[in-house]
Amino acid sequence: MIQTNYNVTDQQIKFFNENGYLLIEDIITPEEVHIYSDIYNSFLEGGIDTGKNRGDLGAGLGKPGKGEAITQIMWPSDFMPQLLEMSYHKRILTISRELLGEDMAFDFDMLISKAPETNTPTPWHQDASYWINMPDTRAVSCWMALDHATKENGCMWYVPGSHKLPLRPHRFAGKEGGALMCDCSEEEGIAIEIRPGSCIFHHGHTLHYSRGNSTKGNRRAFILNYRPQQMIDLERAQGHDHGRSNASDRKIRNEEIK
Ligand SMILES: O=C(O)CCC(=O)C(=O)O
Repeated sequence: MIQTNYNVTDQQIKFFNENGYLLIEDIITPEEVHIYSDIYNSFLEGGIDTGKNRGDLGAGLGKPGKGEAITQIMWPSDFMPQLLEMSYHKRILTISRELLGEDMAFDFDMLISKAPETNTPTPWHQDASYWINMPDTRAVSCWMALDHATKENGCMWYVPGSHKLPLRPHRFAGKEGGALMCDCSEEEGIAIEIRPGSCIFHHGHTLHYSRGNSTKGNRRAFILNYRPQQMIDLERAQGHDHGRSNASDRKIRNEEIK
């Protein structure tokens, strides 16, 4: 029986509300880390073919070289529906509801991997800049590490409290249609290094970023996103499905983009 009930404390909820992020250690067990790690590698190595849902978030950013600068695979659970029934998705749905309300529902999932020595930062951004405008702005992402995430290989950085401020203007960081960025720097943020199987929640408006991977190891992250079911329905009605039906077409943007 999968344990889905994860008791988030009032103090953790308060911390998330105030800071726009929350670290939860060991959200999956070491045994589960091995299982997810093997699944992740099947995606990365092409054993599970993800077609157009696989792209390079770092295109046009780092030094041009062989291979992807930042591998991004949208909707892994479409290619492996069992993932939806496994512990990570189950537990994070429960916690999302504890953090932001009982109407929170699964919106999409993705894998973001930085291969050894790819040295490509994920630019500073707020996730909401990728989305349509929604009357209800509650949204939470969960970023789970499958490798020890350190500053050197690209752990996440957050700007505490930034989810309470207006969206900053965003622009394309590299090529048109690729990653978005806004003005921000490490001086404003804090880095959170975590071990495999631990995760960090962040609000859809929280400023975040990661350095490039300058190490000889991988930096793999499995990311889940939740928002109110009504807002998911609104997104879908406007054709916004986070790359599910047309992975290469990422043209719908929040209007605050310059
Ligand atoms: O993994 C990364 O480097 C970036 C992740 C990210 O931007 C996100 O989860 O919203």
